[in-house]
Amino acid sequence: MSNRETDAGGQGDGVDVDAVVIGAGFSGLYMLHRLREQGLDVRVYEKGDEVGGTWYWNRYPGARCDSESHIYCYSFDEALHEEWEWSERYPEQPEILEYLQWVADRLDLRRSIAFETEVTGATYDEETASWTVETADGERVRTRYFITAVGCLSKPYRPDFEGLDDYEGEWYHTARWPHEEVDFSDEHVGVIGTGSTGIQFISEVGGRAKHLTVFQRTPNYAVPARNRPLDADEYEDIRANYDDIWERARDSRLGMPFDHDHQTDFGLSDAEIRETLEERWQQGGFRFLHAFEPGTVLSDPELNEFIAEFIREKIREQVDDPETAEKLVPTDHPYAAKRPPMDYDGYYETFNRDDVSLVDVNESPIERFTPDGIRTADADYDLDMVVFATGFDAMTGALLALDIEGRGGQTLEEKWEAGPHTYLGLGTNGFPNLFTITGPQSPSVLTNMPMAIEQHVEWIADCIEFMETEGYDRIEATEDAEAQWVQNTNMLAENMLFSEAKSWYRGANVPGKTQVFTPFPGGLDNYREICDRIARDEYDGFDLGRATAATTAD
Ligand code: FAD
Ligand code: NA7
Repeated sequence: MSNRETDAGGQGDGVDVDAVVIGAGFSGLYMLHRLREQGLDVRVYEKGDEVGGTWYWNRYPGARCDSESHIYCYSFDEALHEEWEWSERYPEQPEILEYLQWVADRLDLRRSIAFETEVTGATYDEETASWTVETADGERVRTRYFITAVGCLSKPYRPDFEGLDDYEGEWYHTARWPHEEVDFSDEHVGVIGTGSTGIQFISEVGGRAKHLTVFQRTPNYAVPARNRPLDADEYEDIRANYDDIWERARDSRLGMPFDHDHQTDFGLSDAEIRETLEERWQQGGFRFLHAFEPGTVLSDPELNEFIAEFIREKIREQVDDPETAEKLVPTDHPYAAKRPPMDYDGYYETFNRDDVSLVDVNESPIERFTPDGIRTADADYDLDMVVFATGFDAMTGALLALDIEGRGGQTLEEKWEAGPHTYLGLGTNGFPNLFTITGPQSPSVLTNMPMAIEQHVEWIADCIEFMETEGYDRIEATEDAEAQWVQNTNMLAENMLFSEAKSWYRGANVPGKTQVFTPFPGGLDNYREICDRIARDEYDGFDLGRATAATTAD
């Protein structure tokens, strides 16, 4: 039972817990910790049988984080980054999972988490300003605050190819990879997809499988990651400078503490731009994107095309066969208008191997699966195993799967029929006391996500603290504030190059999904300032009040 209900004689209005949080990844773990520190009784539901979220599910060969390890972690507790030491510049999936397991133990979080429990419904009750959350095994729990931490990239997307049921080989989705080792050594493997995940998988499995056939629909701009072990001296240096690193990361557009060389290309010669890009190419990773201010790269078509052409030349240099090289060269979208992938292990050079081949499914679309493999418009490919690296129903997929019913019986699915409508990505009109961590129209996937997650968790925790102190038990985004926020986000996106790519940022990867640019593209730094101002103005744009039952009782 709720502390409040037990200790304060029924202020909890008969709720079972003060807060329900769904998901035990980076977001859910920190949310749990913060609210427990504030004295709330919190229950977390997690579908998986362990903490970790993304890093629990995505255990495919080559799975790694593109954010640098020293900033892909929590900053809120100095002891955590004093005690933990990353082994490489970019952490591999098992190491991130181990980190999150360690944090869960270190902060004693597990006792509040119900594992292997999927939330399948949630209904708001206006009279008591409470939510009833339902799980797949029939449990119902009443809570005052309902917080989703279900992840932007957690509902896998698999295209519905005809004939898959009759396919006699094995098939896997990278985001639901088995816990047991998969042996490729004697197998003819096919992989569909060349996004960040496909690129990691192909680099790792090319050469390990008897033959790897890559089915590519859109080529991508992969930039070398330049991964390496972190040595003790370098780590000492990072530790000594952590305060500065976090401050710069929090105060940046992308949640990364990197300086950019130039704001724009104005006044620079082509040779000077190329020299900057070459230096950044050697540094690798997201530092390449910071050669120029990232917002400028994504809004100046000429500069973007210059950078895109620079990368295209690099791709051609790495691939021996000119015809294959041309297939790997992206021309249909601007650089970084889709999530820019990293090349960890000679991705492009993998295609120089005799046991790796490339099929352009734009030229020759996949028609169906057969019992033996994949049939495209002009060939049959015999495959022992097919790997779907086809991404996610991103941004809204896991949220809508919760089957949330708000005020007046309106479902979130109905409300978002024409695309998500939120205020700050944190609240939605018609859904009081529902907080969405990394929700649509917040910076989320356009950042180094732990930074955006911490900002959301802290804002929500402060907001709840404010409600508790001031005696409010109901908060809801107003219709006007929400409409303005959606308009603002759309306007910012329209002034950038994002609309020129068919990306999951816009829902374009899932057939039939409403296409609208979903993350807030104005930068984490600006977003944080806006959120802070709104909190200072006592939650401007939100209606705060008492539950109907409480008001009547008054
Ligand atoms: P998640 O980690 O997705 O956790 C959500 C949890 O909610 C999951 O455990 C899920 O099981 C649970 N859940 C969902 N629905 C339900 C339900 N109905 N009932 C119960 N439980 C539910 N971000 C970066 O910043 N940098 C990177 O380089 C980077 N690389 C990535 C690589 C991959 C392969 C993927 C998939 C994502 C990557 N991300 C990266 C994004 C990554 O998702 C975030 O960084 C972060 O891990 C998100 O944490 P989260 O807790 O918000 O969500
Ligand atoms: P992505 O980036 O959505 O990549 C999915 C890939 O699968 C991409 O190349 C798609 O081609 C391809 N795809 C999807 N459907 C099909 C069909 N029907 N036929 C052929 N090819 C298809 O997902 P990732 O997992 O790589 O990355 C998502 C995030 O996870 C990433 O940002 C990291 O943070 C980790 P398309 O480009 O749509 O033509």
